[in-house]
Amino acid sequence: MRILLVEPAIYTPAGLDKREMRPTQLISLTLPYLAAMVPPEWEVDLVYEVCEDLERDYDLAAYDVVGITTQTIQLKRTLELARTIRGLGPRVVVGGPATVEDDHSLVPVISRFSDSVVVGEADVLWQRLLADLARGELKKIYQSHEPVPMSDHPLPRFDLVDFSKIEAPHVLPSFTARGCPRRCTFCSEFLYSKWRYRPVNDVYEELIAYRDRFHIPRVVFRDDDFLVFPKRSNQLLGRLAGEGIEWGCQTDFNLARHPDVVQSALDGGMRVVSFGVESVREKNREFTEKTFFTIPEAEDLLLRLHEAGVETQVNVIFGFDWDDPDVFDETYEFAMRTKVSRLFLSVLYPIPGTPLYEHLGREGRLLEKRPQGIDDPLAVTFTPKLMTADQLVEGYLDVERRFAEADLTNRNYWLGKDLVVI
Ligand code: B12
Ligand code: SF4
Repeated sequence: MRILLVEPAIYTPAGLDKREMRPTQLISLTLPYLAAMVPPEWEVDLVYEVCEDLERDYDLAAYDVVGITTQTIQLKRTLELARTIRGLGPRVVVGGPATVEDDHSLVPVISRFSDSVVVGEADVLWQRLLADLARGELKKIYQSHEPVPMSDHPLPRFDLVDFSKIEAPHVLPSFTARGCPRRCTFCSEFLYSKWRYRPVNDVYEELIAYRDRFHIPRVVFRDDDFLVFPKRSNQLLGRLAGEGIEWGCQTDFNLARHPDVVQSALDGGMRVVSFGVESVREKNREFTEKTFFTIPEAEDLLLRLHEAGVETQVNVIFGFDWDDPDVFDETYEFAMRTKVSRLFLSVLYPIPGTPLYEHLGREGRLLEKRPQGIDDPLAVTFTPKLMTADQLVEGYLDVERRFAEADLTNRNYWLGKDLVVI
């Protein structure tokens, strides 16, 4: 049997995007991880459409099955590819976060264009599906309501990645936990998986294999909140000290209250960290239930990490109910004071199923749902409280421009200013 696993490109309002949405030095975990569970007698190829021409360079008709991973933002391209590829003969199986979004509302759509849809986490189902396929008994939908086991995961098949098509320096993704124990009111993460950890030793062995077998001692942890549990963080980071592995992660400012974890992280190879500050205004953070740190604590931690040479990133969302037009200046000043290396901004987007969405719905302030498959990061889909939608977008663009033009010469960048790894 021959199988092709595909991560599609993204349609933007300007057309099919290649090599723009994310730096090509980075590859995502999904395909190498799924490939590792394919029976050894099968032939497997992987394609990242952001850096390869799938339709030109691959003989698609030669595969028995093509598996496509899809986030909602990739759905338009996924459906287009599924239709084309099925017309050429192979069976098409689709999985990924889009199958979960909005109470599985997209599954019937995906199902019309594919032979089989795997809903949600696939680790166990994927192996079952491949066995069914080999017997000629492929089912239309595979869905499990049980969280998959977190131990003894296979080593992702990075040996199948053609790194010559991906610019160096290379960074490999790993994850040590799925889901998130927090319940920030704007975030949909709870829809995707329950919070649970992989055994520390499994993670350690994986990272050593990245270093020794793939010769890449640089890792980005894809956990939603990597350092959220201090005791476990110390256990894992203690194992990494002295191993020569450098890494980045995203986590939360709870870290400010655990200086021992900060020290373990620095000793264990932390080079870049991304924090969700979400808002510099305490009232907004009360609404989001992110009250486990104060802005002065966040500032102290950011400066401590800056001094230690770590690249720091903060993520801010504009449009919460306590944001008025002054919030833009306050945010810019926060970023300058704390010497952050990168400032990632977004306009609040209410995701169906979240407490934020329900809050805005109750107040009659929801304007529209996100158009399927197209993500306009500047679309204001709700009525802001203390400013107009235009002020919100203009303020966002103004902070973005000012930060881009600011003198950032004393900032830290792990792999250079052009490589964003988180
Ligand atoms: C790392 C990450 C990124 C990275 C890299 C992208 C990547 N795909 O790795 C970066 C920073 C670039 C990124 C960007 C974005 N991301 Co992102 N990201 C993640 C994150 C934290 C981890 C993804 C990961 O590696 N998971 C581990 C792998 C193994 O899991 P998985 O891909 O889900 O695959 C499992 C199942 O879904 C299934 N499966 C997946 N594909 C397939 C295919 C087949 C055939 C089968 C059978 C099964 C299957 O099997 C796997 C094993 O169980 C997730 C949150 C999360 N915890 O999952 C968000 C998440 C995927 N991102 C999300 C979003 C919204 C985005 C952005 C659109 C944000 C933005 N507005 O810019 C962009 C899109 C950019 C793009 N696609 O190029 C959403 C997607 C929601 C949705 N419904 O689509 C998530 C779920 C976060 C969230 N809770 O909102 N992201
Ligand atoms: S915003 Fe981050 S910390 Fe909050 S629930 Fe989502 S993933 Fe977890």
